Amino acid sequence: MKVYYSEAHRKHEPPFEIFDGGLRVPYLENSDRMDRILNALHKTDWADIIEPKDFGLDPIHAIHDKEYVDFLASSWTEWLATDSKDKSTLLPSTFALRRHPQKPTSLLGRAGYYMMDLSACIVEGTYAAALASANCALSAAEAVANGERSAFALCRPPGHHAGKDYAGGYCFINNASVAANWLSAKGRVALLDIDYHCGNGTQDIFYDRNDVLTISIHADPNFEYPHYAGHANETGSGAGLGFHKNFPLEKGTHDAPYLSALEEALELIRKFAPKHLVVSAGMDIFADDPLGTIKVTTEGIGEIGKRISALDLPTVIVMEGGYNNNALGRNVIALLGEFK
Ligand code: SP5
Ligand code: ZN
Repeated sequence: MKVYYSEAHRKHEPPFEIFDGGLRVPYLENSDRMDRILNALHKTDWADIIEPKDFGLDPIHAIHDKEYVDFLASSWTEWLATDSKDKSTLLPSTFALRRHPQKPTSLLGRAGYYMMDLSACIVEGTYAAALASANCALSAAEAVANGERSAFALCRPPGHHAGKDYAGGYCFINNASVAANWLSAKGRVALLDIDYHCGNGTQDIFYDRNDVLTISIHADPNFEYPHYAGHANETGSGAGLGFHKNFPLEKGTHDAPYLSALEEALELIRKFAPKHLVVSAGMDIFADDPLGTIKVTTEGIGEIGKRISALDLPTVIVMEGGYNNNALGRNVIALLGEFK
């Protein structure tokens, strides 16, 4: 299996994030995650690890607002020019509710306008890492469009919380959405998000489209991040009505009920009959994930892989979250092993 991976992520290593209550904790979305996955891939005899191709900004601007991408590009340099006392990471403390349309001009004003939380920390290498991550997803999409049965985009930073013009939840550019949109020029696309958290950015991006079916299986936003998207009654709008589906799950959901939600999702995909499938693969559904409350086992992740693979669609698998670094390698292998 072709695996697209870039070393550029290493320079995106924010020193901390802020948890609820104001607690400063070491950044959970760290580069050790990639090392664990790479180690596990190197031990297989089927993973072919390849540098992504540079697709330029056009496929990114097709999904993200240009001014937002410009903000990602210039904010670090602007941040260093401020008189802020701790410049280790750009993080605002005021957020736009966007009930008033005015976009601020100051750096911290724009940061609060373009960020939805305190874990989309920007450091010197963030923009380059985010671009390389999107190129991994695009390269995997191209491989699948050229006839590969599946390809894996080993993306870091992840992408599914990033919307047209906002960052959040460790995400800056929505890699899976950029890839799905690129593939949509060739026919209908289904995007299935199995990360523990609702893929709010992906939901927003495709909400009014009927050529890309988006489905997310995740912890119920009534108790879990991202709090403001992911309810069962959010099903798309305009032409996209009926082309988005959320499966909110309760705390403690284990393999069997998870797999029955997955079966419903797969049935929707079969009916939609897409040409390509994109999977936003987060491993934070794992029972021992520090951010998760869902109790899917490694065997369960293998079963998820098996059932998605049985759709028999050309499939792009895009790495999203997963923060139990010890288990990340074996969980990713459990999923990918069903596609090799
Ligand atoms: C890609 C991805 O998985 N992003 C997840 C971002 C989640 N941020 C959640 C922050 C809330 C922290 N609550 C901590 C509870 C620890 N038990
Ligand atoms: Zn997640």
